[in-house]
Amino acid sequence: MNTAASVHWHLLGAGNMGTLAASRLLHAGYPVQALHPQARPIDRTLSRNDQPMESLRLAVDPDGPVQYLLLALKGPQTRPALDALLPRLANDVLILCLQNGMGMLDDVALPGGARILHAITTDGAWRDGNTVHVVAENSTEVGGMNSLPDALEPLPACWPGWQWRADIAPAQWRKLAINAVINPLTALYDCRNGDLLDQGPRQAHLAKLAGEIDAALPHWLEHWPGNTTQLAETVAQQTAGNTSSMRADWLAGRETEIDFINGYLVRCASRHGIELPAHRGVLEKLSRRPH
Ligand code: KPL
Repeated sequence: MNTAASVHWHLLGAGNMGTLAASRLLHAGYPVQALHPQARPIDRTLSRNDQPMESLRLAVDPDGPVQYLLLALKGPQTRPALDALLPRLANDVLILCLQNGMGMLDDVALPGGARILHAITTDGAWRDGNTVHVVAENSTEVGGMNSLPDALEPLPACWPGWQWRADIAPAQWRKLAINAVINPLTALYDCRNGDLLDQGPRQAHLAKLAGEIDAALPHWLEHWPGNTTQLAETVAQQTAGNTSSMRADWLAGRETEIDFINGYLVRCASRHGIELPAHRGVLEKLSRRPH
């Protein structure tokens, strides 16, 4: 049996979610190092209710082998970063993916014995320089293997709202459905999440995207509840004041994650002979760089 101290984690992506997850790994007793293009250690402060609660310093490991990888990069950055890391990955590397979207690993030539776990979270955090403000610690569904690997046994006790799901696909698709509706619309209409509930054209657009999802998903996912409008409206309400991650990327002129959200959905549907014109529409508009 592994003890936490002998299980070395590497973090790829020290953004909001990556930093919060790294802090939970450290609390569980694991050593954590960062993988970063620069050699300087990564310093972060975690703040809750505007109170600095915890300081993290992650040393950067420039060349050691990688056996346990916490992957918290944005979709577009994933493939180039992993391609560069391939020579360092152990054959049976365990990758815990904490990302928005789906399909980021599809074109990466991972080692033959690689094991992949997905973490789907409703936690919320935003970053201001090196300070990560944790605004919600809700729940995280983790899974994608038959059982929790022994090496991860100490983790659930240190991860608020941890829920194990051997079959993680329903949680991944639920999250993708919500993001495929809220994120592109908030970028297109340049509004906060709650402003989509306008009883007018934005909400109608929301219902159109949601309806296409509900018509398509049952073709490849059993037991899809077909309630995407309700799911998206509830999350838009609960996060009314938020700027979605896609709107933030779009406004900042960064590449958005749309290809791994609506793009992934459109590609899955077309493999089943289904066209999703409303999703194709937002994909075309937002695939162009804003500036
Ligand atoms: O996940 C989100 C995102 O912005 O990426 C939502 C749930 C839409 C919250 O803003």
